[in-house]
Amino acid sequence: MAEKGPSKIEEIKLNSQYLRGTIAEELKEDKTHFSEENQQILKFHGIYQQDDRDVRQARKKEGLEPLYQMMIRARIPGGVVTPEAYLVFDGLADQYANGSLRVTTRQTFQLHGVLKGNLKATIRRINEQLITTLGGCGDQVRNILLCPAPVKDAFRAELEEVLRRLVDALSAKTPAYHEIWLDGEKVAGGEPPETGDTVEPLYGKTYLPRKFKTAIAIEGDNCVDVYTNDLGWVAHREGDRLAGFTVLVGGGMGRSAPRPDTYPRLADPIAFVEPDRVVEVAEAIVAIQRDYGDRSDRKQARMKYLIDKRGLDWFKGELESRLGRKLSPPRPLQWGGTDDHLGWNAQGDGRYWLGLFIANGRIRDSESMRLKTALREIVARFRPTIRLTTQQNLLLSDLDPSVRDEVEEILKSHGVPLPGEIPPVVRYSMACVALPTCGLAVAESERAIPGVLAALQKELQELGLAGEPISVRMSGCPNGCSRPYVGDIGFVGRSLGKYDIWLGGDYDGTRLSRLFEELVPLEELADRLRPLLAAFRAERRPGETFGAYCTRVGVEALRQKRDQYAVR
Ligand code: SRM
Ligand code: SF4
Repeated sequence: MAEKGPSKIEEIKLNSQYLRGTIAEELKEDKTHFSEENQQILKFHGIYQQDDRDVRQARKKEGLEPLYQMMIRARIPGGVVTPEAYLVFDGLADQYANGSLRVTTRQTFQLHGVLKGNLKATIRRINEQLITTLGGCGDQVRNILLCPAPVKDAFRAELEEVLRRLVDALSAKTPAYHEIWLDGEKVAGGEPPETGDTVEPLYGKTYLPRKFKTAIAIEGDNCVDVYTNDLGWVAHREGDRLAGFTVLVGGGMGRSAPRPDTYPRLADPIAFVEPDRVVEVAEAIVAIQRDYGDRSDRKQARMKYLIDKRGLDWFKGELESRLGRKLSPPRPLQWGGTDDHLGWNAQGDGRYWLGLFIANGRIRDSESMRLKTALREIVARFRPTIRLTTQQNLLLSDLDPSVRDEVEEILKSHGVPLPGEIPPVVRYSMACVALPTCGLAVAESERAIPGVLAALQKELQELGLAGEPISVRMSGCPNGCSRPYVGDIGFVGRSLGKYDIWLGGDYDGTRLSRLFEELVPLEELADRLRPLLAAFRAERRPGETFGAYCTRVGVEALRQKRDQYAVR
């Protein structure tokens, strides 16, 4: 069979002159939206063109075009945001976006609802805070995750230095971003170089075949879900120093329901690497995916498929040949006790951080809870550095112990609960954005999960299991942006109002779930789980979590238990 040629997006990238496209020209046009080609290129700049899906049909009936709007995703390595930058994002949310700020599952902020005419002003203001949106999305290395706990010690300082070096080495270098959004001037670099690629030495003109995700975890605490990344680093500590990293390759969650050749996969350990070798190893791994990743079929283009097609041994051999040396074997990894870093915690320098639960990462004011205002007041008054977590939560760090009561009082007076007041099933939950902004959503997620959690909480209470740390993750389609295939319970949208139930992962993120039931109506999700929770209560081993129980028993047996424990 003849080989398929490169996909259309490869062509768009190639012709874009290092991500320029004709974005600058289209920004000047009096239209509400961008051309298809520029929409693809804009993703590399951290911008998605969307439309408000709540009003799509009604507008169509009235003969109106969709209500076009942009989502902007910043790139915030390790999720660290200065108080000044936080206040800028807070203001931008009101001035140009839909009045809310969204903490994502990858430690950054998204703004939704920005009109085309306000894009430039918004991006400029973000950049003034030394935060870029380049690399927020697109076929390149995305925001690099790091455990956000602001512990002040030598080990963390070393980790943060490694993060900085990785970000420098793996970020796109094109001057197009600066040129389009900041200067307005064409900077040298659009012309094809004579030899090699002097503009994008790592990426070249066509960047990577697909998105590429990287995370740094600390051994013992997998709060970043390191196994779900294309490239993961697990830091090993020796005394108070960083000994090095176990490198993991080939993780990813994304599936496409009609394509059985797409699946979630956990990354495999491949080597142990010393801290001063991290950058060369990272660059070599990214280059392997750049050179061998599938550029004809985007549904097969993630590095996980390359590794499965060619084998881990091939991948390791290729890596060693690029590095010109043998790699040390990976160290055995130990997990247990994943920390969400919420509540009051000592930093080790006399100061404290307060980790706050943010339901689905959405920072906004509602009638019952004025979360956005409360955070703004705390940040303006006490100037904490903000750290975003990969569970869509937020840590207020560098707080003097003397302000503890005042901070709590502000939260209380705005109706914001402290983590201890939140039921575990809510605290450990996540939902992706889905409707009305996500163009790929086939079902609700962020807007639907509160009802599902309330129903589940009721069942758990009745069964005496309300204290169990069960992680529920909901996604509005099989792409799995809330990483539903590694939680205890995953609800994955299949069509409007219907979800697949996945079971068997855990809060440590070290196991994949299995598909338990398909196309369950939203309002029946909690009900369907009730017999399984009853079985868990009756049959669990000491200390066993719900996900571990489901994995031990197996999906087939769980289906039988559904009937066995069905009677209330
Ligand atoms: Fe995601 C696409 C939102 C984390 C897998 N994701 C999208 C888009 C941009 C839809 C689109 O392409 O048009 C969504 C925008 C919705 C909106 O309106 O904001 C979107 N993804 C998100 C966020 C905001 C979910 C959230 O609620 O926090 C997360 C942003 C992370 C960030 O800051 O970069 C987000 N997405 C993830 C994760 C989780 C992770 O990386 O830890 C995954 C699973 C891991 C993985 O990549 O395999 C994920 N998103 C996808 C996929 C499937 C990729 C695949 O390999 O098949 C898509 C679709 C695609 O790329 O074609 C997607
Ligand atoms: Fe959109 Fe699907 Fe991702 Fe949810 S999981 S944000 S519906 S792409």
